[in-house]
Amino acid sequence: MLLDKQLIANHNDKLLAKHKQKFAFAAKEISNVEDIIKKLVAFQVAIPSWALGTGGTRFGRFPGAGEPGSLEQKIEDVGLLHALNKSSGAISLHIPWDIPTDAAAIKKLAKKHGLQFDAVNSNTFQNQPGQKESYKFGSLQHVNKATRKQAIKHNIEVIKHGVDLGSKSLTVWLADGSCFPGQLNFRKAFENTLNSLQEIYAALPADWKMFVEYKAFEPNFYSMSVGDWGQSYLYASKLGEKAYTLVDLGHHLPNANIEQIVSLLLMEGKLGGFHFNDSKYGDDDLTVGSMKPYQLFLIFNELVEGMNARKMNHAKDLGWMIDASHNVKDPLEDLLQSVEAIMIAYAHALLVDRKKLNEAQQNNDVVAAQEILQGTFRTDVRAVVAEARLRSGASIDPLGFFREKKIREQLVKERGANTIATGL
Ligand code: LRH
Ligand code: MN
Repeated sequence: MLLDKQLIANHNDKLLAKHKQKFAFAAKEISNVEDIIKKLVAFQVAIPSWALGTGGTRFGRFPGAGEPGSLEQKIEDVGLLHALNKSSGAISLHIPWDIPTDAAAIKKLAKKHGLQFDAVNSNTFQNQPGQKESYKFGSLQHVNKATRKQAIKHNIEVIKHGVDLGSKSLTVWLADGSCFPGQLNFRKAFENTLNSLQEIYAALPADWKMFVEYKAFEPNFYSMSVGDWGQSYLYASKLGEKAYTLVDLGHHLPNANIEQIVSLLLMEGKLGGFHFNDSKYGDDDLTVGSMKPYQLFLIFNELVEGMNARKMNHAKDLGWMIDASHNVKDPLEDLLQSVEAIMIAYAHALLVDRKKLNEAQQNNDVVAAQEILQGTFRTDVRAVVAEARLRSGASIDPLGFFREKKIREQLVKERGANTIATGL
């Protein structure tokens, strides 16, 4: 479905007066509002190809209707999100869930929807039909050389798919680890994983990046071979300058200080990107900002501070991706909410008075420092984010438009009720 721009403009017309009033009120309080809007317009979040259908758990999955049944339909769905918020200008593919059989045609279709291809993701956490070596006891860490070779070969194939599509990065998340003490020699597992990653690294085109994604537990429940930011940093540092760490917000132990981890990885120049989501307990993959919006703001606060300190281009120098799974919500509504939460957190971080915050920190004025951050977080920037969308030719109220125009119902009419999307 290609959304007609006029439909969005007509819908905006009805909301314009109220929006302009809200924006004028917000803008009065924000001295750098134009700079913030410029940065919001440039900021694009990649949508995961594996999160356009209904997700599930081991206890069950309750598929929704009108889900994308092919890569082409997934690109159309991301195109729809991008038409509504002009902030979802890229799709991140997971191989083999979304193998582009005709890369040129897929690239052309993506271009028609104004989309680029962000990081491609390998998958050595599931056995594929007819696969010779099993990944039951891991892939790149495996004690068996043939299994490691098979996993390395897969990652190099994924890079090739990415090159065909114009992607510039490979994300490696490994389910590798152990479930019981004694099951694994940690040192040998690390060395096998590092040597395997080095072979994959050697196959990277010169202008590519490799993101090493860490995770504290699941599907292994005693050790993970890339279990935390320190291990990921160790791999990325030993691999070389094209290797970076990837921070999935749901991959930390309870109460981890993710904003401090982000600040230090950024300081080291080894922060590659994010998988945004939210969680209350484990890797719940919930809507971004739905559980811990203040933590999301604190993370973006460290990002803006650290990126400015390194004179980085906010929109281009890090990988901004969502990684979520929708068990009870409409996937497209959930993703619209997630992108909105990310844009609000970024706008808040751009709003922080860094001069005043630095003064408070230099004077150990703890109360003033907290008042600056919480005062910013309690400032309603939704009209500023909506104004950025309006100026980008998008919808003032994407979710309102999606519901009012019964987009899901239209997709069901087009695709039928029983199409199943590949993914988690
Ligand atoms: C692992 C993970 C990883 C993906 C998968 C879909 O939990 O976050 O990023 O490969 O989810
Ligand atoms: Mn992830």
